[in-house]
Amino acid sequence: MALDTGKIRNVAFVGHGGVGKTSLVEGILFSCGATTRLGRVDDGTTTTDFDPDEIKRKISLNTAVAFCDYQGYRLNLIDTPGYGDFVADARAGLRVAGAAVVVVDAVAGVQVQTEKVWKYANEYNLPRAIVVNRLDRERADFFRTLESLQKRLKGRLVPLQLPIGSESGFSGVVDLIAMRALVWADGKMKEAEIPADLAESAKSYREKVTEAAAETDDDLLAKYLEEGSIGEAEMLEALRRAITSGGVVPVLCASATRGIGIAPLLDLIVKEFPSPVEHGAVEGADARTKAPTQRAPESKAPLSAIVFKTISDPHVGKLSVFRVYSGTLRADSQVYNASRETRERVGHLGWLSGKTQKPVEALGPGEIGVVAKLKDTVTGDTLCDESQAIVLPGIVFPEPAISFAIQPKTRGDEDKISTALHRMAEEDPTLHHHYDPETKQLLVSGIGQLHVEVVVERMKRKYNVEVSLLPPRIPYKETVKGRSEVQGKYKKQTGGRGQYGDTWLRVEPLVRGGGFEFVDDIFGGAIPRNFIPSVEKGVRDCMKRGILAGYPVVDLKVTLYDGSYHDVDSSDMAFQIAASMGLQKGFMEAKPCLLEPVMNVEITAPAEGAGDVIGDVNGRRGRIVGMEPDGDVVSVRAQVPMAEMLTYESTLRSMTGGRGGYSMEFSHYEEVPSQLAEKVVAAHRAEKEKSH
Ligand SMILES: Nc1nc2c(ncn2[C@@H]2O[C@H](COP(=O)(O)OP(=O)(O)OP(=O)(O)O)[C@@H](O)[C@H]2O)c(=O)[nH]1
Ligand SMILES: [Mg+2]
Repeated sequence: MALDTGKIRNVAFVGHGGVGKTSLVEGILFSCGATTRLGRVDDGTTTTDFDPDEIKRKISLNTAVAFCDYQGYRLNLIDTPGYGDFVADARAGLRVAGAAVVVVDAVAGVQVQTEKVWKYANEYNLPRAIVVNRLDRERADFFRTLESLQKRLKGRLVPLQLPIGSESGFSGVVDLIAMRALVWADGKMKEAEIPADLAESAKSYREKVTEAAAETDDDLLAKYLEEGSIGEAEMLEALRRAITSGGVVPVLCASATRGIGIAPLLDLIVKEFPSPVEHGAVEGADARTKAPTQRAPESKAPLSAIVFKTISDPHVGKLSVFRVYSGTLRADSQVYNASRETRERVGHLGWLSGKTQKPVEALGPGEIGVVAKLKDTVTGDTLCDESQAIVLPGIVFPEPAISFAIQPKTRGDEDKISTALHRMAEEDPTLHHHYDPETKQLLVSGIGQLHVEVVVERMKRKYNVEVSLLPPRIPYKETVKGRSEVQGKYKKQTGGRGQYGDTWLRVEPLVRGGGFEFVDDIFGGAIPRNFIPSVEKGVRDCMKRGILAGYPVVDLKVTLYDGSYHDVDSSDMAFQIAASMGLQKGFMEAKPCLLEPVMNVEITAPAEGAGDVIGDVNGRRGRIVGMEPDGDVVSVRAQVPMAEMLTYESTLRSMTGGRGGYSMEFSHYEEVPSQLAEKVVAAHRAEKEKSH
């Protein structure tokens, strides 16, 4: 028997790194009796941080699922990573969730990744609640955090609780709905009167809740304005509708590790968050006609499900974690993968809690489950009934931002490496790899340095192959600053027929981003028309290979203005070679230079560390573009060459005691200062000599 769809809640826990998402999920599992011991991130004993790399680093690297039952409801808790390199996996969790719990730290407030996950949640139109966590920490401040939330996150944010006590004295919350205090002592929650010193502010915050509820409904608002109040039942009904639709975002208080705030969060999840039934039909495309179509969340409807996570284990094999949207998936059956157009055999099915599976016979709408050994299915694929095939929208993952060349530590391990990378890429859609025939290097690309380092460790632990990382290749480009006019001539006499091509080329720079322009300025048939494309091809091929240091040439104008030919010996090949020789010479005579990618970087750091951060950015040839203090933290915007940002992650971490964060994206190309350019050129020469 599948579960009652109306009593399922799929909730994703999202937020900046280290704010307590995993601890909160752990607290919920324990308080619902799904676990018998309260695990701790610092001891490596939580349900959802089960991967050895997560345990070692004490951070979440993957989206993980756990379930528990609370008052007859099934809660699927989706714990997502918050650190920059891994936060993209939160998208996978949000994709299948019916609502999000956005966790923020009561000391740091809104941070870089908070804003990112907020945007992700917007993309999926998810109702959400905010939990201000770690209120027991030194310098924690609920009201300052609330202010930072209201300033930086778009939405109608309404506190439903106020904290009782502060920092280590944080002991409970005022429930602004019931207007009662909830106090925790020795791990148990007790109801109590609102403490006298909070009575006034409780009243005024309660008023704000009523206002927010009234504002969601014109009739209710009119009544509220006229009579100055609305009935409790009406108010609650309006509030629930507003929360379910995302119009109001409730803000709650918690200390995950002390268990404070967990019971009211559970109540909110089952009472105010929508069930998959309320979420309504899912939209997709008919697999044959591509026309938009829908599937209702009913167990008798045709099956549709989406795989949002793939776990690959060398021993167990591949596990696909999916959410059912419509119909029922049964063990020992066959499904159709509409995204790959293949059939898959389904063996055992299970509910998933961390790494543990609990076998089930069937999974209905809204349920989250796991199946082993699907052969072709990858993350984002739709599984469905073949007779009524549908493709649901997939999951968009960001492109990698950084590449490293990797080398086996033991000769002959190349095959093992590529198998390992292939398996790991199945689990991790942000990990790319490819072989670069030009440099004869295997390149591994990821979101950031930490990401790639974790990949290397995993390769060793899971696939028993050791590699070393070579300095990441920066995608430099080459161009010129000056002009030149040169002859490119190729003449060869071999036995019978010879080779002859002769070109005169003018080489000039274009504006940055100008690409390439080829001008044919031949008059009077100095070169026959049919060889002009050969000249252009010779120039283009040479630009692709690079001249100065093996990087592609850009922003260049090449004019072919003269030349000569031979009736018998001239050929397509001869003109290609002549043009290539000409360009190499002309390029070197036109003040060649290297261009490097410059990144837009946004850094947040504790205010007292701002000076260090700025000094460090300057030391990295960076330019500060803006700086905004925001309470205790400051956000710094800067432009910094990519080459200087490769080791930034660890520096920032040690500079800010782990409290800083940053994100970056490509901005534009700029000339590399000549001293540094010389080093790049020398490195290229050395590499070339080695490979010859
Ligand atoms: N004092 C205090 N510490 C907490 C609380 N919640 C979590 N922590 C600690 O904060 C650290 C990070 O907690 P996690 O639960 O791993 O945070 P997370 O949001 O899951 O982190 P990532 O998954 O890596 O983004 C751990 O050392 C926790 O013990 C809290 O309420 N109070
Ligand atoms: Mg975590």
